[in-house]
Amino acid sequence: MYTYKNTNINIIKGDITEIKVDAIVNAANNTLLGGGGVDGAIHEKGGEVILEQCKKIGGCPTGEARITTAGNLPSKYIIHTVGPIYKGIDSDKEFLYNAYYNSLKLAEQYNLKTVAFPSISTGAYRYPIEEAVVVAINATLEYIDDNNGIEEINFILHSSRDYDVYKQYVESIFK
Ligand code: AR6
Repeated sequence: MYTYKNTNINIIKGDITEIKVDAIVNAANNTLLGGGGVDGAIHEKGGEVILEQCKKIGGCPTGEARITTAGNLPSKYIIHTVGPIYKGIDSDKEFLYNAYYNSLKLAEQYNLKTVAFPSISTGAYRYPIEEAVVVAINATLEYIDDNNGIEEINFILHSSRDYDVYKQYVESIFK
């Protein structure tokens, strides 16, 4: 565990659908109507109630975030955000940064204290994990600089390789 200005940051290898926090973040697409990867797992295990709320929301622009309840999942809420499809251009970074920052902002607006993120955009959207981790941690630390209501931020990495990349980068930041 790392601590930055009273916020605890954890790097965890696991399945985000099994994590019990106030809100887990979903790496969704612009339709919010489900898909594969972490999005597919969240909808499948969380049940229809999530999709019903997503339909009413009616979509989400890249870099923004929307909230629903979490259905059958152990967490209370799902924050659905949309990362960029990686193109290797400057705006990739900005959209990914916004996805993390706006997810935290929405959590705080709902007075949520504990949040868990998957590695947004690094699966189907092909953002290289070594680049994505820098943006994810930068957005998180800048969010904490600007606001102080979130107590715990967890990064849940599904593969050992992604976990190792995160661990190594975060160690280097906090050493
Ligand atoms: N828990 C934690 N992380 C997971 C899980 C899980 N259960 N399952 C996969 N991951 P992706 P994206 C990791 O493709 O790149 C969907 O179809 C996975 O190993 O889920 O943002 C959406 O509908 C990877 O590191 O999301 C969109 O169309 C990371 O989650 C599109 O994919 C993100 O991979 C979004 O693509």
